[in-house]
Amino acid sequence: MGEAVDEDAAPPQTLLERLKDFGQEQTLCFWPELKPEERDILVRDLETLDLPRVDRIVKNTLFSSEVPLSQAEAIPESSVSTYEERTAEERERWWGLGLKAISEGKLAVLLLSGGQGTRLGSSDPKGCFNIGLPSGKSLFQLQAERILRVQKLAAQSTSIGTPVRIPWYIMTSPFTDDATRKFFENRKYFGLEREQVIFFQQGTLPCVTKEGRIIMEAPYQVARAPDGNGGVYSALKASKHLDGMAKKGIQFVDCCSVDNALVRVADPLFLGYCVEKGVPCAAKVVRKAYPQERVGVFVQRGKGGPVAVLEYSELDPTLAFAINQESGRLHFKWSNVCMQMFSLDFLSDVAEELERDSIYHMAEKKIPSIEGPVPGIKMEQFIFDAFSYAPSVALFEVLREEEFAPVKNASGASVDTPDTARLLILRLHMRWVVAAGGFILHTVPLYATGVEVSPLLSYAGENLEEICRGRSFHVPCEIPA
Ligand code: UD2
Repeated sequence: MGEAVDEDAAPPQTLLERLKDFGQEQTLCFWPELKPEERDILVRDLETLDLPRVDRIVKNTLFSSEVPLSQAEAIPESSVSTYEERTAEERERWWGLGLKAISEGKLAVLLLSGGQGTRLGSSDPKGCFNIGLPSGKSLFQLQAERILRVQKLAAQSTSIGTPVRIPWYIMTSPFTDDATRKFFENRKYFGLEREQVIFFQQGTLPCVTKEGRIIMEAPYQVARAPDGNGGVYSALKASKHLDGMAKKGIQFVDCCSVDNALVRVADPLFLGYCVEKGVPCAAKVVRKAYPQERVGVFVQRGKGGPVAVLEYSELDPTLAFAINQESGRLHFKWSNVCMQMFSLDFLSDVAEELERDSIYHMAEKKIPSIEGPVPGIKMEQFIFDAFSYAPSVALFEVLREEEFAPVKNASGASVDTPDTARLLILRLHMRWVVAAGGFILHTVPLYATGVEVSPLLSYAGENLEEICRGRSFHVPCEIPA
């Protein structure tokens, strides 16, 4: 409990001394002008700060001498399960293994949805965003319906058709929590059961100046930001959800971002591959499209060293543009697309190690402050920081046109907009319809339109023959469930 604030008193002595110990006494600089209730709010806000932890993170982030990944090596070809080498037999086997594991209740899905969609220009949580499909479905609804479809496929794969419920853990942040919960509540969880959707919040960290001093957003409020999607590890631990997953018999956690319109949530193929390989963590990768693409790239820390990801914001241009002389391709060509699978055991172990090392990434941003936006630093952990702690990381290539449609920038930007994502979905589903024997009638140019197939009907193009064969579809259109 905060100490009571007396009208004329100086700030509470213990708090003042603690702040001085960590060089953060500037957070009390407005104390004399504050009203009693504002002083109360400020004392409570400052007392929620774990100053020793913030200080350790600041020192490790801003003043760490370690030059991360200075010896970055390319991932050897042999370390990636490539799309072209995958046989039909392997796909079928992994698909079946995945559905079996899902029907046995071994899979949970984890959605990273705490980001502030600033680049998209929307104040709503990104998952609420409607990318303009004929159905008008939001990114959240597309993911929810893919989970429903996988549940149905898994139930059908068992002899007695037992219903399957995949728990969906959704990490929010203080910036997205309330609006996200309301969005799901108002849409009755898109047909999922209320109990299978579990919301939890990630942590936040104060924003600091380049010298590591906490920035004040208001005279009685610290400027804070979510602690990065890598905050999920400590958040899962703190919320006891890792224990909850263990009690449910969960063995694998499929973790993905909210802003990939083609994301294959709860992918039986990927899960079956992980089950067979018995790896603690795996990541889907796509071939990088061009050097400046805003994606992390997979590297090895030194020859034969652990797998790691260099984020695009930290990738030295010489590495981004490096070309492999033999193949003529990008030297660092395997992109991180924020689709990863973890064993529950690994998740439980890695949280401690990440907290102990407290390696954070610096994002230099304009921080809202009492003097208006000021240059400052957000300190974040990244979801893929965990890879360096894994004994091995399996890399599983998927095709960009089938599974990667980022929604990052507002319409009008050149890449990764709602329009580019919408077209990727319409074109992929139009290929599914044609492959299932359907005909496409179009008045607008075909490259600018297509068909939307409901995820409730088909997850990866299956189950469309009966509906499509011999039928004409006037695009753009939706084929509902
Ligand atoms: C992410 C990847 C990048 C590449 C790219 C592809 C990370 C760190 N980087 O870059 O390597 O795969 O996507 O599109 O994953 N989020 C939270 N809490 C936070 C911050 C983000 O939950 O504090 C979520 C966010 O809601 C989204 C995902 O993490 O679902 C990626 O977020 P981002 O926009 O920060 O990542 P981006 O596009 O910079």
